[in-house]
Amino acid sequence: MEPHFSRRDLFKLGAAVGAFGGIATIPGMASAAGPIVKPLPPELFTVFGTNAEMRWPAMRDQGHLVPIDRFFVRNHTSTPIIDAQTWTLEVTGAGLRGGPVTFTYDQLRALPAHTVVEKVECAGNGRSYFTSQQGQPVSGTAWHLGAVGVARWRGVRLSAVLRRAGISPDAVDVMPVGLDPDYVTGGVNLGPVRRPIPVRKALDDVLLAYEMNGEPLPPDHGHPVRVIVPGWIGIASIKWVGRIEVSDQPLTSPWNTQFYRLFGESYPAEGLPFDEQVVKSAFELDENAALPVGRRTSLTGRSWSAHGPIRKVEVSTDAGASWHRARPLGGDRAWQRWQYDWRPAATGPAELRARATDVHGNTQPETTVHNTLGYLFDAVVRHPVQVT
Ligand SMILES: Nc1nc2c(c(=O)[nH]1)N[C@H]1C(S)=C(S)[C@@H](COP(=O)(O)O)O[C@H]1N2
Ligand SMILES: [Mo]
Repeated sequence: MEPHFSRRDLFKLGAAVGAFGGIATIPGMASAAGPIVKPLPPELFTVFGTNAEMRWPAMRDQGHLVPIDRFFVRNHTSTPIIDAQTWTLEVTGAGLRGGPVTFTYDQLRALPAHTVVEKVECAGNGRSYFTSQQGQPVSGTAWHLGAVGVARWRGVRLSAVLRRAGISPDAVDVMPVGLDPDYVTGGVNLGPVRRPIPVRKALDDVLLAYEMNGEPLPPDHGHPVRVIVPGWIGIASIKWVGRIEVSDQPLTSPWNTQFYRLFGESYPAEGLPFDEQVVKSAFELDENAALPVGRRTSLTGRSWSAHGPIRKVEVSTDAGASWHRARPLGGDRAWQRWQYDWRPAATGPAELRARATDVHGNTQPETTVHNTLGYLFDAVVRHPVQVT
């Protein structure tokens, strides 16, 4: 389902044909140099085709936010380079009282600004553990736990834009549409990346962001403007938004009919749709990291839930036999940082686990019910280390 070539192969391909997979020719847009524009040094990222996962050890000395230089990138095709000054946002559809309304970048920036600290997390984050921990086949990018990031986003509320565009009381769904190249898979052109949001959510806490961590939104994260949908799977947060369809009928796209549904033996044949993320935890440590025997090691990590702040984090250093409370290091509803000091007594392989519970009692199970596309892996992850 996703391309299985390396970034190097893509560069070769780019050099050979001079452009990447049908970059759209819209005004003010030039070809990107590769599927991802920013540098992807191996100490910060693991690259999977057009996607790059953050390596968790890269967060060990960082504060609450993930810096842009290590924030994961999930591209269905490639990062377009869009000029903010010629870019426009068109709001259109039968869910408006009048005709289409167009906003320029400067008009958006003149509206009241709103800032939030929110995470973006791919629905498939942790997918590889379905196979490595549960022995189950899944398709899609084999993410570990690094397809998540927290940033400070500044922009305008989608509700303010929709009201200015004259949203009608009959509006049902709102669908942001990306300006990146059409997504072609299995020989079928599925069109631009897009996914509907019900009006109730769209008018609640959705943001049209033009800044990330105090900087203009970088190309890979949606320059000049992206959607941020708090608590929802990453695909809802459409990057490089150029059009928003407001409909008086329910809308669908391949991203809520074909993908981002739970399929498999435990689910209905038509698949179970879902929008929200789950609870997860990660150590800020390499898998198979070497830890010194008899010396105190400070194990650090982060836990997060789509539904609210984390209430407690427990750590096991003996493969789940005993659990100990981790010390909270601060956090908010985006995620919680924590620490646990461990003095390994014996050399050899050991297995760390972390398990979080949010304020509503949502916690991480031993196993996640299998779904064929490998979404929403929330089980406790087994983190191997070597005590030397
Ligand atoms: N236009 C567009 N928006 C998109 C995507 C995309 O490929 N094209 N990928 C989505 C997915 S699947 C995720 S997980 C997030 C990733 O956001 P990031 O690359 O800024 O981390 O963007 C979403 N928005
Ligand atoms: Mo995603």
